[in-house]
Amino acid sequence: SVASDDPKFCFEEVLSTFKVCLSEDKAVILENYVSGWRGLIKFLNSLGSVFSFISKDAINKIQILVNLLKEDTHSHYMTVQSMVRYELDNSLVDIDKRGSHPESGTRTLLRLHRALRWLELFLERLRISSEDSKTSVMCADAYNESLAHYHPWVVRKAAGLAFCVLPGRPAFFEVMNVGPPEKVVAVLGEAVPLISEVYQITEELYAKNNLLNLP
Ligand code: 1PZ
Repeated sequence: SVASDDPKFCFEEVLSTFKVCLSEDKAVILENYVSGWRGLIKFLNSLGSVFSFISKDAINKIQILVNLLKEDTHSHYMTVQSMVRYELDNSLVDIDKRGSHPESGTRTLLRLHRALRWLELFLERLRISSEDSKTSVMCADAYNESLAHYHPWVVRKAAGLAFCVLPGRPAFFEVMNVGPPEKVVAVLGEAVPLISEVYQITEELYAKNNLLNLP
């Protein structure tokens, strides 16, 4: 299962999965997108159990996508583009309100996609931060600018509390496990544009199909 993966984490692993996320014709390969998220969850878990309410939700969503990749219809789920097309063409998505397809791939991936924007903003702040910058502040700023718009008050409150116990920048860099701070900054410089491109391509696909507000 997703949760019982090897807990030893290295941030470069995440980088390498996002590197292979886009196909030659710039489609988002679902299996690699899912692998990228598995790595992120591993990272989140290594930060401590305060974050488990967050990783539980992410694990649930990844599991939904993993299951779709295993079903008879899996050939339609090679890329996010083909998934959206297939689910829309076969009326497998609840468009205006929750109905008979509360766990469509398209709606599930949208939640992760919104979180990816938070990640992009957070990692960019981390990249340009100085030694005495606070991870909790960078994290909260990135959250308030992105994912918070989609969360009710109680979730925003819980997230805010969790951010407060994030380790400081030096310890956070340690958990990333890529080497000295200069190396971390270099790896972030590679990761942010990759994540950003995957985000942009998905965003355009969802916008074009009017899917940005799926219930
Ligand atoms: C490094 C510190 C980690 C901070 C992570 C910042 C994100 C905070 C998100 C807190 C929300 C968790 C509770 C779940 C809320 C769900 O209701 C929503 C909407 O799903 P729905 O209810 O509609 O099915 N879920 C989400 O928004 C997806 C959240 C995924 C968060 C993944 C974070 C991954 C962090 C990677 C760490 C590098």
